[in-house]
Amino acid sequence: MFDKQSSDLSIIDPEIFGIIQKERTRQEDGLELIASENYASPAVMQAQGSILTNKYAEGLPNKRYYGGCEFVDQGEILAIERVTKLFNAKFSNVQPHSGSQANMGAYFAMLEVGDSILGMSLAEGGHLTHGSPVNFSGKLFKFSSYGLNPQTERLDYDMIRDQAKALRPKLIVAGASAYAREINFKIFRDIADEIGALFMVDMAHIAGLVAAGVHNSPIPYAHVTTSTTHKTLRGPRGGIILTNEEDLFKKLNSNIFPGIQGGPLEHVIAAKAVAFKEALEPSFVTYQKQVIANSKALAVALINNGIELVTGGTDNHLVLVKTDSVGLSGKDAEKALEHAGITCNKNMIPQDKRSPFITSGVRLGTPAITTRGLKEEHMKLLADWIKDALVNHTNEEALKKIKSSVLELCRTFPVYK
Ligand code: DSN
Repeated sequence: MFDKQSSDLSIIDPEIFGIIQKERTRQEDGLELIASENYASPAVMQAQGSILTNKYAEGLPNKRYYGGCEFVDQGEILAIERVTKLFNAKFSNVQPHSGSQANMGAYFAMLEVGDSILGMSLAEGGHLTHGSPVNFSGKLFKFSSYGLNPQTERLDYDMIRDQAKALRPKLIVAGASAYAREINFKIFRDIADEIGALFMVDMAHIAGLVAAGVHNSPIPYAHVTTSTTHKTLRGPRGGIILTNEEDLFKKLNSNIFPGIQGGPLEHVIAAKAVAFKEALEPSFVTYQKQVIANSKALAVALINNGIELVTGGTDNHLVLVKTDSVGLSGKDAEKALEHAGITCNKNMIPQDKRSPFITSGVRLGTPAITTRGLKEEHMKLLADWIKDALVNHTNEEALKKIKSSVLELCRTFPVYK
């Protein structure tokens, strides 16, 4: 049926083929500093692009609503075994299509629609699905949010405790998309216990760091932990849920399917299994240590170049740059850096006076550039290019010059050889 000729994407669909080629070149030829992105391994992508995409498998391994699930069952069981070993958790559901679906399934398992939740404000570094009014979370649940201490720009556990005691939410959510400091999950759990609330952690950003033991783990403290699999964890795009609580696990399963999803993406689940195997290797710990070493080196080099950072540094894979310290909005900074071959995203900073479309900062992360092999010595170069690009943001010639230096470095460190 599908012979060689009719299997060749470049012949079947040259438009899509061309788009993929252009995106491949973009990924190879630029420095990827979006803190939530990474480069999945060819093995992960091979599994994700496999014939497993053809199979319907509603239900759980050995309890499906379809025949012919013998082999996808084996794949999903491997994914579960590996991820529970990786994070030292008792139970996992590996079916969420995304972090958003993982969070939705988790909320539905623990709460009724309309219940109260306390989560981190998106504007201060939280996640969209932690109660933003434009997201399902903010529409279906009564969210209140905690922010950062305006002086320290860090989580202030005393303030969070006071808020929790005043609001008495049924669930407290921790986890951030733009917070450069280690989060203390034990204190969060203590606060939850003090008010009789459940505690959930969305560790999407730091999952790889947690897996490698270079960030404290939420698993012993959270009733439920959710994550994406494609950020520091370096797997395929998708979500997971982990818990040590058997009763909750049953509810989590049924709230993913049939609650909010139909057929699981078994090709993605197989790719998750491959990523978990990779993450169990000692080389993954070396990688995550380098991610943090690079992030710290980048922070120091940026500060030495006169660029201010939120909290003045970092403990993890990202730095949050105050672009207004060099007289630029986040939007203009993102654009200048893009013209210089450096991809990042504009980001609100604490107490930001500008809108989320403009912002006063950019978020820079090291997971992807570390995957391609960059080390501390390259962070100084990078900080110099960033400074140059921001200072010369309207000078196309200067930006082009930086771009050619970026390209030279990228060609020395190809991602997919
Ligand atoms: N949208 C994601 C990020 O970029 O951080 C959050 O999950």
